[in-house]
Amino acid sequence: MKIDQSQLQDLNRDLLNEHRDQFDFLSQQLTKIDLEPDHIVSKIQALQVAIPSWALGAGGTRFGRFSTGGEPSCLEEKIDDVGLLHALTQAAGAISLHIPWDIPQDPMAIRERASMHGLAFDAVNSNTFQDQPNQEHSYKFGSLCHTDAAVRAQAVKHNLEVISIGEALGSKSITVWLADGSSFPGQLNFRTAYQHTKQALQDIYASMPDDWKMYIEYKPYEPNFYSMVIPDWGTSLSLAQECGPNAYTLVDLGHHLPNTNIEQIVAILMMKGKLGGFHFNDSKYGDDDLTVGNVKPFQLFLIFNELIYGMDNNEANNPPLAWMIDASHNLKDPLEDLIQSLEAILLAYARALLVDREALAQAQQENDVTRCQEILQTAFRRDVRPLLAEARKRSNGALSPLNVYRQLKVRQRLIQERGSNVVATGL
Ligand SMILES: [Mn+2]
Repeated sequence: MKIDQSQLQDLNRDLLNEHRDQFDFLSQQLTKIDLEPDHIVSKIQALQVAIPSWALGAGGTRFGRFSTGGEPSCLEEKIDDVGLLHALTQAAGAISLHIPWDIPQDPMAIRERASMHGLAFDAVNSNTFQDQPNQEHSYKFGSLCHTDAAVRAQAVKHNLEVISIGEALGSKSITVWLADGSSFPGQLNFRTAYQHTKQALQDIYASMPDDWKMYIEYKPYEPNFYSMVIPDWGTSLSLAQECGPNAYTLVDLGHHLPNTNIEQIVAILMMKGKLGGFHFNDSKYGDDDLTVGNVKPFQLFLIFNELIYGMDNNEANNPPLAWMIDASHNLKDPLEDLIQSLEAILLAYARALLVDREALAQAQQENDVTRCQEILQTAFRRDVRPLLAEARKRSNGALSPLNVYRQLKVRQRLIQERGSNVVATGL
């Protein structure tokens, strides 16, 4: 199904007067503190977040999986779902594919379908954390780090195939996340595992097109519970540095131990020009894959505060960042969940744009701790939702995406089209 533009505009009309009042009021307040509402709205319009192909179905846990019905059962339908999201929010202009879950049979046709929805292809993701049918060697004991050279070669070859699929779709980057590690002390030689991984990543990097980027993701534990070969940003950064200038660290918000200061990691990586991108999600305990911003919205704001500072003070030429949601859980309608996640990302971004950076720098210089906190919290506590609605209105999206989604009965229509028992490929 496609969102009917005239229906969407009719639903917008019902909310227009109230929106105008709210936006005008906020605009006046922002103008008083020397901010330009139009400038902020255009920045919000420009931020596009990639949707991962595996977030469109209900996610699984090891205890079970419950379909929401109407889930996409093929790549074409996944693209259509991201198209729906983009039509409503105008903030989801890209899709990120996971290979081999989403191998396109006809890349040209897939490209056309995506461009009909106004979507580009973001990073492609390789998968050496599962064995595929008919695969010669198993990844049970690792992939790029494996003790057996034949397994490592197979994993390198898979990554090169992923790159060539990405090339056919117009993607320009590959994200490598490794489940490699050990679950018991003594199982793995840490140094050998690192060296094997480094060599394999260098082999992949050497075969990557010149205009491509490699993103190296890290994670402290899970699925291995004693050690991960790439557990943290330091290891990821050192591997990226050993690969070359087009290799970067990728930060996934859920891939940290509790209470890690992620905003500090972001600041240092950008200072070094080595932050490649972001996987947004939220968590209470670990890699919970929950809706962005629902548990720790202040942390998300502080991260965006550093990202904006990094983009404004970019001596190390950190490239534009790849933004992607990486979440998949099993309770909510996945499309409603993604609408909420996009809203949370844009809210954090918009609030961080309001921070008075000159005043903050001065307060920091003077060690006026109270004032530093006030400056950040003044920005964080402002209700910027009218700015987001205005950005969507100007881009022909929905003033209230979630309301339109429900009023148009999108999920019910998808269930009618696709059935109630389909399960999307993915986690
Ligand atoms: Mn991730």
